[in-house]
Amino acid sequence: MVRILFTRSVLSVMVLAVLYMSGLAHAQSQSRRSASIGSEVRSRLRQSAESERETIDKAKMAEEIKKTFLFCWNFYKKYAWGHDELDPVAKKGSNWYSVPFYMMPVDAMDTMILMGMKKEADEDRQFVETHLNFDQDVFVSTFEFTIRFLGGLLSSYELTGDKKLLELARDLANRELAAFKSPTGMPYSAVNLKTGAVKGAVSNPAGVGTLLVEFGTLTKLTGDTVYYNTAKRALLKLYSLRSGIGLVGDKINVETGEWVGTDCSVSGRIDSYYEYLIKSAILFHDEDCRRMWDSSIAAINRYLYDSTSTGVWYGHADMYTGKRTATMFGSLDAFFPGTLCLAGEVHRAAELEESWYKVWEKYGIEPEDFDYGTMTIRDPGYYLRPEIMESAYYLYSYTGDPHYLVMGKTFFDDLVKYCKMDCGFVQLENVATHQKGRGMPSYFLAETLKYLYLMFAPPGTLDFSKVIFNTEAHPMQRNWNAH
Ligand code: DMJ
Repeated sequence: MVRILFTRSVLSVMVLAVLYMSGLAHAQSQSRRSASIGSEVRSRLRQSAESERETIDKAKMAEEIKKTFLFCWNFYKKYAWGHDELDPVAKKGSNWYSVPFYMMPVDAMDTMILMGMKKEADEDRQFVETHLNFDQDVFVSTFEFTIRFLGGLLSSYELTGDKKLLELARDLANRELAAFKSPTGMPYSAVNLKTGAVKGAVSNPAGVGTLLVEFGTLTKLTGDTVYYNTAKRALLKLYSLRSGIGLVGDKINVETGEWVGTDCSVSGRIDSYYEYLIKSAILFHDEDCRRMWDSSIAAINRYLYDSTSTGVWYGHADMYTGKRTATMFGSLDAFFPGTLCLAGEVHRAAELEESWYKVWEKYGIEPEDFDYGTMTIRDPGYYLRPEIMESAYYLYSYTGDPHYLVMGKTFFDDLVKYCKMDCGFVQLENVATHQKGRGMPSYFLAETLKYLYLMFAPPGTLDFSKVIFNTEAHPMQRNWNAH
């Protein structure tokens, strides 16, 4: 393809080589980052990427991304106001359950705040505060309500100081606590917000282990330790059930603790369990989480890591034997470079991002699942996912390398080219043919456009070193004082 620039590939290889030779692999934490990236290396990085830097006008990009957010938000308001999400094809709103929970207004709120859209953010906040009511006789997903609603309300509270948002967050968390009443303490995958009844005994590590960032933040903000302790107990239990070689499976029965699926990967169903171990270690200075992360990443690097002629990857393996079960990587797995950055493995993060970026460039957009062994598509859909942009933002924050700005511009331009409709952005059925599908998930405004914006945003928009993002891109302030 013409768009795969020779210079870009050559520069990428040079940058990776510089990173590798400089031993960035062993940088241990973000606070030690500056010391790890010596000035000589920084200057080499700058020189090697000189020509790329000149091509990017950050202020212009930030403005364009902001305009795109507003374009989507205004059509959500026009056609779907009061509903969870917008279907830009049908020009109608849709709800996940029998009653609306205003998912888009909650999930997208902090993006508006960060983009400086005061009028829209204030109007949105007032709407949510007057209409959102969790006292509903409905079974909801424990995982989704934690990452989108609890995370969204908490981060918007921290950004505005508006106590009503904190009250809503606490009310939701109190209702979600009923989900943890299994014999093991691991949460059921669905909970009735009014009655506290539960459903879904078969869950997965992401469902069980993606809670502590939000529940812990709520403890910090309210002083009530029940939230932290409940989420942490579930995490400890899950970790204790890892196999002898330190891996987890992809399905678990929360009543018995038995593994129902034994396939390990960094993909959907497991992804944010690993992500929250390192994030909780940093956000709460939690040494248990640090230890759990350290032993988990050792097993992941031993059994899932794969270096092939096509690049660096993380594939699938059986949790008991460590035997490779699939050479699959996908758009959800693409969060992993960002997580590796947090853990200090910046050079490996850069290599992995580069492997997946090549796949993006091949199709002009990324497929949901890809076989890196045969270099063929396994699932051709593109669901407007943010993970590859999230990792590019982390890598840019850690290295300052303008190569990631070029990546960010590529992502944004391709989204506009292939996913934009007359009143919103839509998912793709097939990245090879670019056939459009339907639907614009709330995470497109909460995550995809936020991470893209933050890469180009004016200084002072958000200090990366002062926050930890939850898995839905809601920033939690790093001002924890251990209890
Ligand atoms: C988001 O809801 C979250 O990032 C979650 O952890 C995984 N999937 C979607 C976006 O792809």
